[in-house]
Amino acid sequence: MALYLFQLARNLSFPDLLPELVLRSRNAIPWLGDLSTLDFSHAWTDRPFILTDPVREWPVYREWSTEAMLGKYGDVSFRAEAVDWPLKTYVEYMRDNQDESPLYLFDRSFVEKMDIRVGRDGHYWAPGCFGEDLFSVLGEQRPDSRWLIVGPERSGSTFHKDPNATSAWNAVLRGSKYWIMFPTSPSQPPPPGVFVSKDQSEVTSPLSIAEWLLGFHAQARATPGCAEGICREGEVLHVPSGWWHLVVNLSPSIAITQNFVPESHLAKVLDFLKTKPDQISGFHSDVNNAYELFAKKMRERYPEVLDKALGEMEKMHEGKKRKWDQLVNGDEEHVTKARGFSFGFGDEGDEDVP
Ligand SMILES: O=C(O)CCC(=O)C(=O)O
Ligand SMILES: [Fe+2]
Repeated sequence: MALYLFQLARNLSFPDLLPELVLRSRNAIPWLGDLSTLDFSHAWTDRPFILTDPVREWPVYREWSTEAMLGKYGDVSFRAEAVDWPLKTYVEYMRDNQDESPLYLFDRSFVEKMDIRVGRDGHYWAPGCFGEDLFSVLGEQRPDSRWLIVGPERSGSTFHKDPNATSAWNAVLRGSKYWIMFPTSPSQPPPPGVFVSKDQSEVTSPLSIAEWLLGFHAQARATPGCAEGICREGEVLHVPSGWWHLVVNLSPSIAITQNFVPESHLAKVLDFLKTKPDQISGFHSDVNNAYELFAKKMRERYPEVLDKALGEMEKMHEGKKRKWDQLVNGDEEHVTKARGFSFGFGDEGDEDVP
């Protein structure tokens, strides 16, 4: 079975078939040159998009290739799923493997290991449009936020949402990545082939990427809300908070990703930290109340921004309560069809009462 699927996956011929599919798709993720901070915060924080310009200015975009990295960092160990391997061992594997789901290098300490400077005058920097990342008020106590990602063709990430309700950008330095994404909405189940527990804490996506593409891709592409696109060398893709995404490398790739909290999603992130403490991830174990810590640091640095977000959170919960009362009082109009009742957060905060 696995071999058959693997052959089929190979026969899908990623570089040829998928771009064509995407070009013809009404789901295409918009391609923009660049965005201003204002445009991003006013119009784009909840939409995926690809920027073609900012990454091309980075020194790491000019300098990094597998060869160049091997020369400099061949003996440095990086995390690839459950193992730590010297880069030269991983690259050897990457060049040789025939695996259906290849081992993926995903390292959160690459900046320290490679002695990289992050920032405008450094080796790379966050594209300006994303504005200030509010988790930076946490300093050393912020959760994991950046990863180096390296993998061969067919490697990638199965469906997930990014941690702690953060948004992310993912910059491709070499190779290209196919993305398929879905917003979270009260009226929509998770993407086809993905199963989520009632409190959303468990996501089961039992299929490999190749199996999922073979079994569910066509259905997923016809599902309302589906967004898909190819992020090519030198481009960066925006993953809005709460969006499901599956990613597959169409050719051997090197990428950097960073998660962040834009001001317009502060309420969402605070609400996540407050109401889903069991689902928080990436904080050091000495942080035992991430919500209180983040609120305290925000109070010190940006009291007005915090107050605005706390007000939004209150409104979100009032909305929930009002709709709950309507439901309990038998207001039929507010009971949605087959999937039950929507709390009406108006975004991925929505939950369904079964
Ligand atoms: O490049 C990829 O495989 C996607 C990475 C991703 O989705 C993530 O870091 O959350
Ligand atoms: Fe992700």
